[in-house]
Amino acid sequence: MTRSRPLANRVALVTGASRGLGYSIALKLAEAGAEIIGVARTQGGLEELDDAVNALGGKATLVPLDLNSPDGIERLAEAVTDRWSRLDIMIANAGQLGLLTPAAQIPSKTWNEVLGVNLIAPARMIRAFEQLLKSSDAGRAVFVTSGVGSRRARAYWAAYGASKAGLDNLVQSWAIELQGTRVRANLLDPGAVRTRMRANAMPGEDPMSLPHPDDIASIAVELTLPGEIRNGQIVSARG
Ligand code: NJP
Repeated sequence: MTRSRPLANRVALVTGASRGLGYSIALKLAEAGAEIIGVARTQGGLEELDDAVNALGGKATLVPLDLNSPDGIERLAEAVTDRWSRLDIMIANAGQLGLLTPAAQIPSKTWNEVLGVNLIAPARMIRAFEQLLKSSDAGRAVFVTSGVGSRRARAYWAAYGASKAGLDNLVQSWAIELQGTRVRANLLDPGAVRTRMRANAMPGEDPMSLPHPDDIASIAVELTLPGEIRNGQIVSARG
């Protein structure tokens, strides 16, 4: 049986592609035919992704990068411009939980790391990649947020929650600016997913009671399809 490849010849950048949800999204995009640019710090996880994409007959470019490094995102955008002159799909998925601790005790280092990866990096990605997304005939951007953002504050989660609330506003503002272009930008709230971040946040929980990242990744892929018309929405995996 021939596999359906609705994303054939599309170039997709995925941050946080070394494990968890980002890994699954990258793999599902590759399965749908997209060429993957996988970004994360852990070389081993990226190499596993590369092997899995190759096994599908797909192609991946690995980018070992700390998203908090001063000009890494901007240099990556230059490299994408040189090689492809466009970007069809941008998945800003990388995230940091930081410390779950009272707001009054959050160290500055945690604020910098969490806001840096969860909010400032997506903002820099918007700045660096907007033109490349506009150069696609159907540029699609998906940002992974959380229910603990603009919709449900939770004690001890202030750094993470504030970063995601900021992300929601950032992306929804940008989506309004994108009206009248061919680019669509949406947020995905994945709900609880069986990943390292969730295990760190909820150590007492049985991971097997949670959905596997592959189950959630399909929802992200839907948001990248050329026929997608949603824009500026927070799409919840819980329905
Ligand atoms: O987390 P995890 P998830 N530079 O820890 C990367 C959201 N979410 O898959 O650099 C570059 O397994 C890291 O790569 P590495 C969550 O907020 C989740 O659960 O190699 N990359 C790894 O690939 C996040 O936005 C749940 O360490 C950096 C990835 O990020 C998204 O889902 C619930 C980096 C994190 O993988 C994926 O998280 C919810 C840096 N400085 C929202 N720092 C849930 N799991 O239940 C981290 O509501 N990464």
